[in-house]
Amino acid sequence: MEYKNGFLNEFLSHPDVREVTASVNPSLAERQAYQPPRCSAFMKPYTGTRKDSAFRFILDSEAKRQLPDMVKNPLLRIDTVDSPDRDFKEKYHRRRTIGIVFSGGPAPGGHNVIAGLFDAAREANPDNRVLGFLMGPDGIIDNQVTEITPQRVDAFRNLGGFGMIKTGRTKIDTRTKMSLSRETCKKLGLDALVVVGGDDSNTNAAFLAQEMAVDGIQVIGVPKTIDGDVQVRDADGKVLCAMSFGFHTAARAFAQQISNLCTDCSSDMKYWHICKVMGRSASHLALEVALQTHANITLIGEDLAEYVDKDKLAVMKQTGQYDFSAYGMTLRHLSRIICDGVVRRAAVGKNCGVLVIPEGVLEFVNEIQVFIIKLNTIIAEYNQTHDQDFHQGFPRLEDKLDYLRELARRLRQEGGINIWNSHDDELFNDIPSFFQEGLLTERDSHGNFQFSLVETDKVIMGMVKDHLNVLREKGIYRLGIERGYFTTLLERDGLDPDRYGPVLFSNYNDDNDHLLIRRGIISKKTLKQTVNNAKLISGDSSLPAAVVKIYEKSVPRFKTQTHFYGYDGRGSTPTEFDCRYTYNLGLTVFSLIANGATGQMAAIMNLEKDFSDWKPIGIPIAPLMHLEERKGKLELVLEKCLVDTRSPAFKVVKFYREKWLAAVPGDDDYRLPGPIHFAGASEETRPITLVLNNLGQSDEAGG
Ligand code: FBP
Repeated sequence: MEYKNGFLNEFLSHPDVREVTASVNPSLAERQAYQPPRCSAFMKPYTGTRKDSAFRFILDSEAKRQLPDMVKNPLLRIDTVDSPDRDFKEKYHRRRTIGIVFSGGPAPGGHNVIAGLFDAAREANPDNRVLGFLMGPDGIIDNQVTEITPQRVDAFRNLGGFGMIKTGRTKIDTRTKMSLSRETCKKLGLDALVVVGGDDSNTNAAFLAQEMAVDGIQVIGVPKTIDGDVQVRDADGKVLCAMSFGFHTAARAFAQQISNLCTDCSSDMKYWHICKVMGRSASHLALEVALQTHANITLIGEDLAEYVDKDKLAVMKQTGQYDFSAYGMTLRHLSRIICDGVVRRAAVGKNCGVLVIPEGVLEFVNEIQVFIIKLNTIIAEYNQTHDQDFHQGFPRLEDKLDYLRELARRLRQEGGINIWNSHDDELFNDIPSFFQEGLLTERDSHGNFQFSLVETDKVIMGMVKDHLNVLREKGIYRLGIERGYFTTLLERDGLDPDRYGPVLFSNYNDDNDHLLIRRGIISKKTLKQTVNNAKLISGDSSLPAAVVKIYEKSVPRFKTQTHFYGYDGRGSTPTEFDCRYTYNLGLTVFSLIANGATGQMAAIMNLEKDFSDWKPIGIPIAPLMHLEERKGKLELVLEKCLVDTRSPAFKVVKFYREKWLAAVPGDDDYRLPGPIHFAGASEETRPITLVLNNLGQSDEAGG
């Protein structure tokens, strides 16, 4: 339809057209207007902090040396102050300027941290200012800042992403960057700086706190990352922070999409959907997705790392010869595990399914782990001894491979311990070039291997496809034929199913619903021989059409669709859990600042319990730090928390593995988590992982 200009203008100004084409829609408006509830500690105008020495930390000697003013920080409880004295009130109401920065990947809920901080700051003193550093830590280094206004805050309340001030991955890790950051904070007259980030960013927060302690500038961290790997316990294992914010939303967003695939797959029974989900190293997101969707197979990296090959162990015992390859999963074995599930489902007529692969799974696979560590060290060593970065020096894959080859040769000549020997070089040259490229990809600014850039699924599924071809050739990978279907087809052609059945199928006389073609029948030729040998047809006559059709149907094709769930979930609008969690984190941040704390991470204790039990706290960051290898050097960092294979949540997933694989006739056991409602009675109150871990722990304690 063509509109004359005049008509189009008139049409566009129609109120209904304007309403449906406006960027603010009713659902957005509802979100922006939503006021998350406050923890009971924040129900009155004043909050104070109190040391709680019931929690213990084991201090690292390096932390004592590098962070002398932060390392003795205690755990702080935040409570309402009912009758504050004048002095307290004065300090609380003092006019403040607070800077806030997002660091690392976006995580749903970040805007509510700003909203909570902003609301609390303005309630304490309407002249308080909150400044947002733009584009992450670069904004601090380069003094790029914006004033956070009430209008800006209102526009972003309860919304996802970090769009209000953006984010970046720069690490403040050199003397120059540290001095520039300090200068910016001093120039802006900051009383406090808030760093919203993951393990590395909170590590940074502790160093900034130490650096700026002499200037009286406080630094507070906030636990952010969809990966869920910022979780904190004290030295006795008591949970202080059960989960970083953003995890629940990302997991729910992934789960909704993946459960839609489960629905699709159980409808047309045609594809295996291969779903890679974000999470860098840790498999927390994959674990939660498994609990949310009951996908047929979910790999958990941490579980694979604990794999022990029992057959190899037995040989070791017999021969007395140590075989290190008995411990830990190999790529080959991992592909076999997937094939086993595929073959078993096919046998009951389900040549389809949903497989969830955590993006960092390869880090837990023996040979890949070794490559990653070796290449990390080689790249870090190169960068330390040359003026240019490894990736600038060797931009093309061939250049990088040449460098490695040359390195192997040089190190062999020099003798001694070789980080890269000819064997490594040969093995490395054996893997597909897209994977070589992935392994050699540039590390991020924190020295982390960038798993999201590696086609993990392609590597694994390539091996799975190859092995399934072998199994098909051997007659092991077969599609089970429904007994009723077989009977109908043969009878329609005037053939006796009971004469053909035992000849064609290995399990015809069992009680199975699904019939499996005999292993020896691997082609139409062998089919004809078998039928001939059983004297069902004479030598020169052709095979009955129904028999051919049954055979053809029994030969499965392995068809896959691959999906990556990462950036989409990271940008999702937050769940109600994340909305209230982050808003209260913002309130906690202000309380810590108003009470003079620094080097603390704002957190909410009891997230795993009912909202009425949530307790705001300050967790001292420096006492949690320890030495770890980063970019080839030992560095003081916060430890990433991986999936604990002894945790109740993992045990539940392991227990239900067989049920969710559903390699039995009948319906699959899929669970429909549904969309993120954000409010209402059916909205989930917290991640299932937290529910289970909490219930499991109290059960263990009780029992
Ligand atoms: P953070 O740890 O910074 O929160 O980021 C997590 C993450 O989303 C990972 O899950 C993923 O591997 C990575 O970021 C992707 O990084 P990038 O945004 O640089 O592609």
